[in-house]
Amino acid sequence: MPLRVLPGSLEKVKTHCNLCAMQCGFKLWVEPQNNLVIGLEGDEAFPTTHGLMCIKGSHSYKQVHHKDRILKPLVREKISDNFREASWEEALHFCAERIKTVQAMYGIPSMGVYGGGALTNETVYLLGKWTRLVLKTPNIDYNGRFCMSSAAAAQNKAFGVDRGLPFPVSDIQEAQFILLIGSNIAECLPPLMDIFSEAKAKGAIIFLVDPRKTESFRVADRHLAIRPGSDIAFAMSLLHVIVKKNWVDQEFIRNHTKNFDAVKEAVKDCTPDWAAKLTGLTTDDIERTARLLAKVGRTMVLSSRGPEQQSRGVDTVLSFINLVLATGKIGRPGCGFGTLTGQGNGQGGREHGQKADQLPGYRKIDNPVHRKEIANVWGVDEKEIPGPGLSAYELLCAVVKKEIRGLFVMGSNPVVSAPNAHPITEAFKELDFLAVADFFPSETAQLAHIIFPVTVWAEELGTMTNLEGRVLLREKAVEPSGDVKPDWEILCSLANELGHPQGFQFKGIEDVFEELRRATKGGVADYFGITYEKLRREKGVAWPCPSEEHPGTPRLFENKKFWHADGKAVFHPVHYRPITEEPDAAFPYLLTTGRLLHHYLSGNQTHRIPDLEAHAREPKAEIHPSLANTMALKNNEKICLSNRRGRIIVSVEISENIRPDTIFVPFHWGGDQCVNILTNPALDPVSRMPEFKACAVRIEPVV
Ligand SMILES: Nc1nc2c(c(=O)[nH]1)N[C@H]1C(S)=C(S)[C@@H](COP(=O)(O)OP(=O)(O)OC[C@H]3O[C@@H](n4cnc5c(=O)[nH]c(N)nc54)[C@H](O)[C@@H]3O)O[C@H]1N2
Ligand SMILES: Nc1nc2c(c(=O)[nH]1)N[C@H]1C(S)=C(S)[C@@H](COP(=O)(O)OP(=O)(O)OC[C@H]3O[C@@H](n4cnc5c(=O)[nH]c(N)nc54)[C@H](O)[C@@H]3O)O[C@H]1N2
Ligand code: SF4
Ligand SMILES: [Mo]
Repeated sequence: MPLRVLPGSLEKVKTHCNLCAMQCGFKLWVEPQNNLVIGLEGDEAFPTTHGLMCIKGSHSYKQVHHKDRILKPLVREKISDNFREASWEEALHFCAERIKTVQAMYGIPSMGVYGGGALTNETVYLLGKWTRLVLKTPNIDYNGRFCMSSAAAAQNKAFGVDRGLPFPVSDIQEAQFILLIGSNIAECLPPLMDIFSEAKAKGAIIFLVDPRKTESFRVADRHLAIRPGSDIAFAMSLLHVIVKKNWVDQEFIRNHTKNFDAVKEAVKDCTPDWAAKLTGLTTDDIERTARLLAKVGRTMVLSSRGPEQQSRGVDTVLSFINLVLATGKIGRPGCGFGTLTGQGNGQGGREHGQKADQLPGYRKIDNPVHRKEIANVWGVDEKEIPGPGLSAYELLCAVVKKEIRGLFVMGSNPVVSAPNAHPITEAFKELDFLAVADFFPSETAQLAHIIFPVTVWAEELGTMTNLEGRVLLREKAVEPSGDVKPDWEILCSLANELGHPQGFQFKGIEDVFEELRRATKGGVADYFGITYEKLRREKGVAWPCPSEEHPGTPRLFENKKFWHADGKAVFHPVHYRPITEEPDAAFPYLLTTGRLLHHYLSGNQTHRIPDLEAHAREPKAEIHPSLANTMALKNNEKICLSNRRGRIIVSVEISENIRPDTIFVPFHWGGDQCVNILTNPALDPVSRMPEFKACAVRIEPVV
């Protein structure tokens, strides 16, 4: 942070970062008389992060008054026209008319809605309600389908509840052995590096399981360079060893779980030799990991997108959960399974009804009791609520197939972040109607007929739920710039314009939260006992919180009680299956994708900040020296990576830190640098998660 002279009238507004799920506590430096945010500092009083932050967060305030902000509604008839500025009245009318036309011509379900995990709980809640009651279409899903869906489905199956971390971040410090799988905390959740260091200082042993030896290795003791997509074989062989050596916790299994015998049977042949061939790890590594998991007192298994963004993501996560259940390492501090949520509101974003199969409070849209509960809150007949809709990639495929003819996107940039991006981008150009709500002109917004200019986080209140299930209040620091409006207000105005004002008349965002509280009452993610006043007082409250007197629930499985009706956790047998697209003679290398420290997701928010862009101006393909030698490649040389779905141009970065059979490319760029042109859209059968983490490619010269 550069030193600056602080003017006398500076105010410090306590709030949180707008980017990832750490939701670091910030104090924004504000000049109220000039309505300016001029800097920030960490908030040491915020219990999750104690004033820590990362470089992206420290520059995030530069988004607020950025010259690229969209400050007026922009409309155009056809996408070959230039945008023109419009009044809100005209823009809302234009949008409503186009929606009506699409639905009149092609039917109600031909309108789709695509949300995001950066939106506040209040917006997410209204987006689901608006889609189902005003547009009446079942087709709403969101970018979190590409993020947390496999871990969420697995946790629901095993525990009956899905809260990324079922314990507070601080519990990580109590672990004595941590198996960190496919998670690059150093670049993606940097404050966790301090927490892991604390654990290490107390003697914890940490194993990092990743095809790359990332910066996160700084806190690890051992790197297991796993072959992309083979985590399931690794986990199954660990359980095989634990069963064979009789290291299982019989008492825990008997008293607190169901179905262990089926799992035992499923791993019967999963020997370390078998797994070593599939994973590229040594039998020694496998046996050592199994021993530590079982024999160390407090062990934790933490995963991120590495093992989850696979077409067997749910089974892979289940196979790791089976390990903590079999060894009884769950339900006490310093133990358990957790998944590290990614987006700012990746957790709340999957609880309040913007998922195709879901209603608020983590209710299920095909459960008659749940439907009735929400119909009562909404004051409608249960029959008025549509059934399940299409999942994110399937929704985008329906655009390609011209079954979806109009799309409303709020808080996502799918032409950069969806797998097999090329046909999707082409199909977006053909949509009868595309509306995008964003504050910067993303690649997706540039294909729209209308862009709604929205507030950035510092310009409006709202709640977010962080990676440990702690609901937080993000305070407003300045008045909105230009002619922009908060997302939730746009939805209410559109409801009005579409002739459905009932249920969308709120005095302010707190009023929306009050309805959300009621809607979640009695649900798995119960926010009923949470109020804005309580959030301010308590610095956040972990759900479930069923009454105003309730302190919240930082630890979900205390006393070894799980969320299924009988209080038991459920083992799920899984079966090994290779990745969908194995390398072959034509496409001999494995491509995996992920993130860099200085950029965020599709890059729409970080490419515009010179201090961040200076560190990473283009995507580089991380390639092992042996592969570089075979192909006679040099550092920084441009190459073309191609496969059955397309080709991209990237620069070479030769690195000892990656497996020789694997190439890593970050996905923060669009256009002909968009790695999602290559990624495999094979979906997990349960979560509908695409296989972002493994596909086959070849290297060609740039011609
Ligand atoms: N700087 C930065 N931080 C972010 C984000 C960002 O875009 N930039 N995004 C946020 C969001 S939304 C998310 S979801 C999180 C994601 O956080 P992470 O999941 O930690 O990030 P990724 O880089 O996608 O993947 C993590 C690691 O998985 C490895 N990997 C690849 N394939 C496999 C595999 O098959 N098995 C295993 N075991 N590992 C594999 C990659 O090499 C990578 O190091 O980060 C959040 N934080
Ligand atoms: N190859 C590959 N692809 C991936 C992944 C991967 O690992 N590899 N990871 C996947 C994951 S985990 C994720 S989370 C997705 C994310 O993919 P995207 O959803 O495309 O991610 P963002 O870049 O955050 O897009 C959010 C957009 O909404 C805008 N925005 C931010 N806040 C708000 C708000 O409050 N309101 C409104 N209206 N707009 C807002 C931003 O400016 C931005 O344009 O990408 C997925 N795609
Ligand atoms: S770790 Fe995440 S929440 Fe914290 S400052 Fe960085 S981007 Fe923001
Ligand atoms: Mo994510």
